[in-house]
Order: sequence, then structure tokens, then C-alpha cells
Amino acid sequence: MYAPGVRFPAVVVVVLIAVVAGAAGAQPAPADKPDWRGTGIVLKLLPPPSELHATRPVIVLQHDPIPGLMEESMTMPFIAASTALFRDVRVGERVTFGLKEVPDALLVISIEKAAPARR
Ligand SMILES: [Cu+2]
Repeated sequence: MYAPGVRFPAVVVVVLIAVVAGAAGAQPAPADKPDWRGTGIVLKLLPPPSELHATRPVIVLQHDPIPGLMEESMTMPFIAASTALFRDVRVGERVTFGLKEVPDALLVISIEKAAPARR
């Protein structure tokens, strides 16, 4: 699984750098398109180093079912593409997020505050 503390092979680091570089640009490249989109509640935002990963930012989400990926709700950590993704969200907030599968990791590549269910 996506155990914290797993060391990435060099090829993954290259992919991560590409994702971060793309996120910084005005026009996201097609490579930045998420493979899945999910919804959930932010439980932890952990810039590195943290108890879950020495060098990568980690977000712990209590996520709803993600059709085609995880059919049940669960609480789990995801590696985030960049700590910049943490800027606009807070612990306890409901969010939508984009996931991209890279070798040995399921990477969060976008996080947005979810629209309120009602006002
Ligand atoms: Cu999950």
C-alpha cells in the first residue's frame, strides 16, 4: 500500500518535480489532470518532516467513496504534490481534491475548499 516513509525511486522524484513545476505555471499541463476526484474532511496537514514522512508533505483525509478507486469511506494519509496545496485549506474543512497515480504513490495534486452544502 502507500505506507508512509516509503522511499521513492528516482523516476518518481522526477514525476513529482514535473507535477510541482506544472502546478506553479498559469496553464496546467495535461499531465496535471487528476486520475480521480474525491471529497472529504481535512484531519491533518503535515509539511515535511512529519511523523508520517521525512521529506514529503502529507495530508490526512477522511474521504468519501471515490468511484473507481476506493468504494468505501475511510481515513487515510496521502502524499501531497506540494506544501503550496495546504495554503487555502484548514484542518476540519470539507474539501474536494484531485488524485494522480504515480509509481508507488497516490498523489494529491489539488485541494479546494468544498462549496457549502447549503447556506
Ligand atoms: Cu482511501
